[in-house]
Amino acid sequence: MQRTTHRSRLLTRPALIALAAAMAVTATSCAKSEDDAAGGKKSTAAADAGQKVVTPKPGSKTCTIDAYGGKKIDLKDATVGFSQSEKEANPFRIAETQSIEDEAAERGVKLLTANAQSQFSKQISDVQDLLAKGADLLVIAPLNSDGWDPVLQAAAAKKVPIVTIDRKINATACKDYVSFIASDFVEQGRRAADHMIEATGGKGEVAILLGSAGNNVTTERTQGFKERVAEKAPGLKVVFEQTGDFTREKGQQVTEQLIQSKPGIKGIYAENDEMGLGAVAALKGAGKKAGDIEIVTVDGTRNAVQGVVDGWISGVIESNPRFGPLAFQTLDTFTQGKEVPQDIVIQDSAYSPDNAERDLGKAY
Ligand code: GZL
Repeated sequence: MQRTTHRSRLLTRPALIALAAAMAVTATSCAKSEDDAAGGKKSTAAADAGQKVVTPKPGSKTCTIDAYGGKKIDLKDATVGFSQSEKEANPFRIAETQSIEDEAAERGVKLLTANAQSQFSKQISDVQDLLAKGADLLVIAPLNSDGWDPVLQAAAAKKVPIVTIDRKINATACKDYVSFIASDFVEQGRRAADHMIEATGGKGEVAILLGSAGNNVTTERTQGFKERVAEKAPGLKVVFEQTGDFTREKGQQVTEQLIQSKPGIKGIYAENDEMGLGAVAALKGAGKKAGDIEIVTVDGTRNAVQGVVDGWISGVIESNPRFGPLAFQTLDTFTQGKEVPQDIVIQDSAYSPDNAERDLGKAY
């Protein structure tokens, strides 16, 4: 897909801080007006609305509408199309969609939504359908990292800017899409390893329930975990890796096989909570007790954090799904003709036996 030459520049640290502050000011003033509107007290929804300060990834370049191509519009007069990837059986997806819908409502922006039910071909046709219905801007939560060319070409032909959230698409920032907003998945893997090392004493055999194939999240969560184990606990050996496709059913099935084939397994790193909860079901079904095998998971869903409270799960690293405020703040700044970072980081928290009971209400 050809576009006129585009300018984007590496943000120096001072510039990054200034840009983040500028977007934070906008966001905070938005939050402030929200406080005022709610009589000085944040509404529950607003308090749960998630991170409002746009944090550029260190080294991120910027993008402007002049560089990208497209027309300045007032977000209030625009129609935003949101493409969700996976069926909303997974609380991560439910919370992610809810965050987008809440922020659109908060800002009075017209929103069209579509859910691909975990089928990539449907996600491609969903986005083309959103364009046909007149979306002026797109927010996409991609299922896969590759195969997006038809959508990129269709959006470019209509000069419809795209912001991607959560998983990365293999395309060019500030050319094929404006900005990519996501957690630091490698860091999530490192933090999961820290919890696993703590829980196992850094010795023994562990297994990885891999996420689905074809996306950067699985790759990066695995990379981070293995790096940190090698660096800090060479006595911890990864002896089993198999995908559970990010689903509870598959996580249970794989864990049932695992405990048959590796009866001495000491820890299970599940790359998302749904698979982790499937693993808990498998251990319960095999007559194991809470704590027999250390389970560390990623997402921060209510059921998984309850599992920490109950002793079945040793630690949960949050993967924050509340992209709404950041996605709309980025669209708002961009459509006003101002600079936005090409790479934006959403902050994640974590749950351990020390804080799970106290912070259970923050889980989604
Ligand atoms: C990560 C996201 C993953 C979640 C899973 O941000 O892409 O996809 O961790 C979901 O729960 O399936």
